[in-house]
Formats: sequence, structure tokens, C-alpha cells
Amino acid sequence: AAAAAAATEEPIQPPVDVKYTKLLINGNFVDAASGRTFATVDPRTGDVIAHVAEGDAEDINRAVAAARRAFDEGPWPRMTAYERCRVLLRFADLIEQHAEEIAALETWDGGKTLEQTRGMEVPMVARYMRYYAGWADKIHGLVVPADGPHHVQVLHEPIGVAGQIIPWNFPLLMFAWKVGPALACGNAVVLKTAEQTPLSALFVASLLHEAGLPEGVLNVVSGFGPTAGAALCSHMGVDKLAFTGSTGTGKIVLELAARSNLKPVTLELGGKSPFIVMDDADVDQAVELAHRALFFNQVCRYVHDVLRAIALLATSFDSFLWFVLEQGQCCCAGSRTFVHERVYDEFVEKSKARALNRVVGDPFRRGVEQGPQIDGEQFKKILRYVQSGVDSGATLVAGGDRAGSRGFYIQPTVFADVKDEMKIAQEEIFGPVQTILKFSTVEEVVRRANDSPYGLAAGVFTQRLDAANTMARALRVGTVWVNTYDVFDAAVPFGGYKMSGVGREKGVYSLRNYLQTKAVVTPIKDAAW
Ligand code: TXE
Repeated sequence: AAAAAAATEEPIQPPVDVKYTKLLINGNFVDAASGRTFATVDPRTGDVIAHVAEGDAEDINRAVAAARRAFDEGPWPRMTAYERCRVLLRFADLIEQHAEEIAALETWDGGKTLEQTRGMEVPMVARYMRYYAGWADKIHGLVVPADGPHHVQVLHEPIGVAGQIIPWNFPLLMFAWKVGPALACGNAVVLKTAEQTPLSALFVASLLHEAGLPEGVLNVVSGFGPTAGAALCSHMGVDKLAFTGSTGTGKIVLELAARSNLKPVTLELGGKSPFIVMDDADVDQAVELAHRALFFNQVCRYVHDVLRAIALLATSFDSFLWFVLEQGQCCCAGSRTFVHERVYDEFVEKSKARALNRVVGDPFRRGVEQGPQIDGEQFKKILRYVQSGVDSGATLVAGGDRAGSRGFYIQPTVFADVKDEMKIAQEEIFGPVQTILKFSTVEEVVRRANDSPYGLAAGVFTQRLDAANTMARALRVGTVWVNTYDVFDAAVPFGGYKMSGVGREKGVYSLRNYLQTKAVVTPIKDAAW
């Protein structure tokens, strides 16, 4: 009832104007070639925020041509690496100077709380950009010893024009994860944003130009997947693709790349990540962490440290709760909560209480933990999964319905007695729906946790070092968090096993995606030297 009441309050007027709605091609904001626009919608109300230029294949052609020119003839790949570093550093400064405006835009367009966008995501974007700026002048090749009298150098060169497609759940962060390493390595980019959230990328792209990025190096095309997205994947002038989104669309992206020019592809896709609570766990802490792992999205190291500092000051774990601010729309959400049978009942009771206390409402309002889902489609999809949970015999212990009467708010929902074969335990719900399963042994839970087509992340909650180490090695996933969850850092690789993806982003690993490797072999006349 509290959640429903909060969600029906009058929406707060966002403290920001929409400045950029056109496509960014060759350094200019321009209309779509077709002249068409599409509406981007406020998920709090379903009202239109702005009409945005709708790019399609023709605009992708224009954007790729601009990126090609910028890469083949322009100054960007040819300027010193230190100059590129300085552009990215200036960009990070500008992000911080405009933090309020960027955060408000992100909250308005995507529905995530202002406390999260302002307190966490915008600072993370600046941090990531500085991280990649730091790499720009540290990318170098090798001299390798070869058999015979030859001098052999290995050069690491930028790969060319990168096509990047990002989703709606982290529009700004995905911009940083993708554009940062591509530019640090000296590439040109055509970025296709998600149709639900086109606004923040256009705004920060304008700041990148203010920071000194030459025209054509970054082009941003708003538009839909099957038109603009597919045209980018198929384009013969694109040298590399990076995609974040659903596993189904990831397969299409890979296929289009293969059918066109065999451009290499990195994919960051869906997940159904296990969160495993052993019987020695402090149940209160495990409940809170499992709750965050599912309902929340990401805690970067910076925020994590702040949280820890606050917790130490307050000497209370409750201090963490204020920062639990999301709506379950995260690829690495801990969406299968496995709990040891000895603590299962207590865990379910406490998880129910925690979900019922969760504050759902206008993401601009202070103290709100969970805003609306991104759009009507996701909203309906989540409610269909809830119905399927009920139909398949899981016990609904909290939530299960929409919150309020307008917008795309959903009650924090908890299912107990969930079985592995149920749809809610197998498929990505991408919403505030926790599913709690029971297990008895480490061997059993590892087998069941791995019995999934996904392999993005996992959480393990125990004081037993042997159990933690065994599970960390046995789980077939790209990240294992032990006694924590969603701790992110610019330097730490992220990506999936199995159908959760191909390749890794962040850290030194992301640079490899944007570099070509060239061997240069020269005979040495006087082999003695
Ligand atoms: O994803 P899509 P949708 C999951 C989540 C969600 C489901 C569907 O489970 O419920 O996917 O969301 C572009 N060629 N994730 O439909 O379709 C599209 O325009 C080229 C997990 O939004 O994958 C957008 O820019 N591009 C995920 C991007 O792909 C195409 C984050 C993502 O959209 C295209 C988002 C095509 N044919 C959803 N079709 C994560 N890993 O975090 C669409 N696109």
C-alpha cells in the first residue's frame, strides 16, 4: 500500500530542458534524412518528453561516411596519444561540471532515481573516462625474438570505425564503457542509442566536442533496432561492433556481422545470475545483500567505499539501505537466490519484510528506492512473468502487481518455493521480482547454478573460505562476488560465459577489442647485432 501511494503522487517537474534531439553526424546536430521523429516517453507517466530524430539506414550511411573520413583522413588517429588523453580528461571535467543536468536527463528519460544517477552513475562516467584517458598514451607494441636474422615488431593500431549499440538500462554508463576505450585507442565511432533513452548520450556527446573531439570521430544516431541498428551491423564500412542488449538480439547482431564483412563482435548479453547463501551466513546481511543484488543494479567501488565509510561511522549495516535505488533492470541482477535449507524459512520471511518496506515512487523524490520500469512493454513482460510464477506453483510472498495507477511502476515482488524448471527461474525477467530457491549442499547448488544457458555473474555469501573458493572456481560465470555484489571498477573486466556474451569490457581487456595487431618483419644484415 505504501508503494502504491508513493507511486501515485504528482510527478516532480524535472529540473532540466531537453537541448539535443537531433542526430549527431560529422560534428553537427542534424535531422534524419527521412525527416521522421519518434517520441521518447517519461516512464513515470507515459507522457512524451520530446520528439527525437529517427535515424535509419540512410543516416547510418551518413554517420559511417563521416566516421570513415575522420578515421582515414582526420587528425584523431594521427594526433599524439597525449593529445587524445587530454581531450578525454577535459570531457571528464565537463561531465562533472554538468552533472546535475546530465543526471536529471537520465532520470527523466530512464526512470532511475536521481540519487542513483547523480550520486553514482554520472561520477562513474567521469571516472571511466579518466581511466581510459590514462590508457591513451600507454598503448604500445612489442619487439619479439624470432628465429633467424629478423627484427620483428608487433604494432597495436586502432581498428578503425567502431559501431556500438547500447541498451536503455544504463544509457550513460554504456556510453562510457564503449566510447571510452574506442576513443582512447584512436578509433572513430558510430553509436546507436536505445530508442527508449536517446537523450543523455546526445547531451554528453555535445560535451565531448566542447572538450576538443574533432568532427566525425563520434557520431550518435538515435533510432530503432531493426532499422538503424541492423544497418550499422551490416555496414561494410564498419570495422568492429560492440553490442549490449538481449541474447536474442545479440544473435542477430553476430549474424549480420558475419553476412556482411566479418567484422569482429563483442557482446554483453542477458543473465540469470545465482546468488548463493550458505547456512553459516548472517541472515540479516545476506537478506539485504540478496535484496540489493536483485532489485538494485550496480555499486561502483567509489560508492561502495562511501557506503562502507558511512556504515563504519554509523556502525550499522542499515546505512546501506538508503542507497538501494533501482528497479531490477540489470543484466547481472542476482535473479536466482539460492538459500541453504537450514536458513531458508527465516531468509524468506526477512526478504518479504524487506521488499514490503521498499519505497517505490517518483525517481526525482528523495528517499525513493525504486522508480518505474522503462516502458509499457517491459512492464507488461514483467507482470506476465509474475503470473507465470503463480501459475507454476511458486509461493507469492510479496508484491505481484503494479504500483499506483499510472506510469510503469511495479511492486517489489518475492517468490518462495521456486523450482529450477519454472520459467521464472530460467528466463531473464529484468524487473523487481526475486525468486528464492532452496538447496542442501555445495555440490548441488553449484550444479544447479551452472545449469543455465547464461553465465554472467554470481554471488556467494559465506564465511567458509573453502566453500567460497570452491564455488568461485566451479561457477561458470564472468564475475564472482564473494560476500558482496555489484562492485564495479573501471579496471576490472566484465562479461559473460556461455550465452551471456562474447569478450570482455572494462580494464585492459576492453582495449584489445579496439586494436588491430600488426607484425612488421625486417631482415637484419649483420645477425651478430
Ligand atoms: O533489448 P534489445 P530490448 C534484455 C532484458 C529485456 C530484453 C528486451 O531481458 O527485457 O532484453 O529488451 C537494439 N539489430 N536486456 O528489446 O532488443 C535496440 O535498438 C541491431 C538485457 O530493449 O536487445 C537497442 O539499442 N540492433 C540487456 C539494443 O539493441 C538492434 C539490456 C538493445 O535492445 C536490433 C537491455 C537489431 N535487429 C535488455 N534490435 C543487458 N545485457 O543489460 C534491437 N536492437
